[in-house]
Amino acid sequence: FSESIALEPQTVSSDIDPALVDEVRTGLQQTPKRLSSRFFYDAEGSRIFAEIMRSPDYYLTRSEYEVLDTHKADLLRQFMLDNRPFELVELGAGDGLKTKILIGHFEDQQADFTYAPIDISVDALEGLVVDLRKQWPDLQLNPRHDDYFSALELLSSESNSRKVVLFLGSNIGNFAPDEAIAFYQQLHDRLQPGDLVLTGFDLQKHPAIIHTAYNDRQGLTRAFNLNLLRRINRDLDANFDLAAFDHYETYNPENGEARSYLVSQKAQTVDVNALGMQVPFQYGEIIHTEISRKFTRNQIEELARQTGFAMTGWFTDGKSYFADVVFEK
Ligand code: AVI
Repeated sequence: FSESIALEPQTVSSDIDPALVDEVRTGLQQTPKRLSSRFFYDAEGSRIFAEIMRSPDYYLTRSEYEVLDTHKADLLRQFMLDNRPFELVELGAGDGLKTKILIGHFEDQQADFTYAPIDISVDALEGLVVDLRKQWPDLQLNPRHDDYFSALELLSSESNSRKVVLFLGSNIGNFAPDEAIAFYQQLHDRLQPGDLVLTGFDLQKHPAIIHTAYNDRQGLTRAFNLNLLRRINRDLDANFDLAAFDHYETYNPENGEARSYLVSQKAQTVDVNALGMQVPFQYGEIIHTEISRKFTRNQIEELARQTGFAMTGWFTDGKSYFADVVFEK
């Protein structure tokens, strides 16, 4: 496949996300081309993702909801061991729908805890805060608009309460294997002994079920993937023709990776004007946009072991589609 040509570099307006600029500049010059799913979540992307989570083919959200609802009392017992107050720190809180199951139960039990939701989407965070304040006016809330990695800095603050980091929704599946290890290592460095991490892992299952979740009949995943090109058109003054790209998804049951691609439906050149870039595409050329990994119990235990944690809780739904897993430092 042909190389992209960088024309004279231009100064990029300062209200554009510099991380998106870097991603487009480097990702569209690689072979194969790639763009990270991190950039899916502008206002429209977050809206489509909310629809995906409610869609019949995307089983993940329903399964995790069932896990948390069934096991909320056991989870509270683990979080409250030795009766210390605890601090729930949620990375990527989104609309907080699943976390509300836990918060509702913790409030009913008059548990001594605070809740710090962290998200890169201001819209999602604001909606969540308004909602939580209405439902539980006494809940101690410390919301933060940030990405996961900067948010991890929050954890180093001194406090005598137990930290419970929530990383739900199979967000861990969107990391490459080495990124997942680095992520838990960073968490481990910042936590104190006895602190906990609760992660939602999507489990390996019949490949057809996974394949359908990312090729849903309503075309939501397709719209979600293509929206990345719309975002680049808007933010970087590009001219991707959305009708000339298609969504393609694979699931490989040998390594548990679902992968999303955008496929060029013809030979074409796209201008990214804000970067002075012209990006040539051949017919059938792909942009890799997302990995959604599915795990086995052995892999999860190994991940804990490799990063210095002990796996102290394993909770699944009735079909064993999804697991919420407690790691203790
Ligand atoms: C956010 N993340 C866990 C979702 C997933 O399943 O990987 C994003 C998504 N991509 C396509 N559909 C949903």
